[in-house]
Amino acid sequence: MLIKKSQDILSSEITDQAIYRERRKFMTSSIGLTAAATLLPLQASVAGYGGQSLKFGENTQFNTTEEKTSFDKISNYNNFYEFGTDKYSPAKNAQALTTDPWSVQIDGEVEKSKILHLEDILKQHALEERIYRMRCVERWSMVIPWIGFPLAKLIKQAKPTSKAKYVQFETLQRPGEMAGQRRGVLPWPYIEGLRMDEAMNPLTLLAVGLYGEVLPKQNGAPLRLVVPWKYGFKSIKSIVKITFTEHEPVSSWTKVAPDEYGFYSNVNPAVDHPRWSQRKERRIGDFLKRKTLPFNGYAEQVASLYTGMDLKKYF
Ligand SMILES: Nc1nc2c(c(=O)[nH]1)N[C@H]1C(S)=C(S)[C@@H](COP(=O)(O)O)O[C@H]1N2
Ligand SMILES: [Mo]
Repeated sequence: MLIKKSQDILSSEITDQAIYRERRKFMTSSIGLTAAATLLPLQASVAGYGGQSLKFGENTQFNTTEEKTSFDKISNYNNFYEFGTDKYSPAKNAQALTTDPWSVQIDGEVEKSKILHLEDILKQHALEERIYRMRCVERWSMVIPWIGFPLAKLIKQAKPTSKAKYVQFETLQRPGEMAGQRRGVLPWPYIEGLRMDEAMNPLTLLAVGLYGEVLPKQNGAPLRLVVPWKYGFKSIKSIVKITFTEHEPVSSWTKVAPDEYGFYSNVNPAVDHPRWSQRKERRIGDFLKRKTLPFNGYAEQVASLYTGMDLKKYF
């Protein structure tokens, strides 16, 4: 994510280590070098990362069969501004976050406001694995095996009133543990939102893990949103509050740059970001770019949510 006016936020496109490593790999293989010494070490994707493992079921209905991004890359190349604005700081700084105990406040247009403890949420919802493509507005993408449950299940339990048209999400605000919140790079707490039908779509997940284990803190522990057809910034991390609203929520990114980050934020290769094209993306781990697909490849499941809407206007 880039902000126009801020000088301390650098483009990941220029000096990205992961790309550098892959380029080295590409170059050495394409010119036929076999000497191991010329290759930079590439960490392998292995199971069992030392995290707490989770019990989960299969639901292959929505899984992509594309190659998964390694755990190493998923957990070391992050956007989480509460822990720094570059891609490598969250893996380090997020370790300061206390994720237990954790609770989520449910309020706004609901029959009854309440506070849910994470243990209770986990007891009530069976977990499943969902292997999703994820794409950042900065034109990189990953394939991530999330563990979670459909947001729709929690919404049904929350019993929203007939006035509830949108769902607003809020991240924890705890500057003592979140080093990035001591700087005003974004309006804190981080806010995001979905329209009710987007929130109820079976693709929309609340994730508590990845690769079979509890979420690494840098990936939004202990509970984060996953909306695979939208740009990554919609998938808000470390959620502490879910508010049902009558009016469209204003996200933190929209507050900072309304012309760059609209409410819908659907992955749309036909709508350029004001400062760069969205036609292509780089899958982390690949050297060559690939074409970006409308709705990030999930058009079949979600295009109907936007029938009749001009997606250039409602970007
Ligand atoms: N609270 C919070 N959530 C956030 C962000 C953030 O800075 N703060 N960054 C977003 C952006 S821009 C992206 S691309 C994804 C990255 O998720 P990942 O690091 O798990 O891949 O998280 C999103 N959720
Ligand atoms: Mo992003």
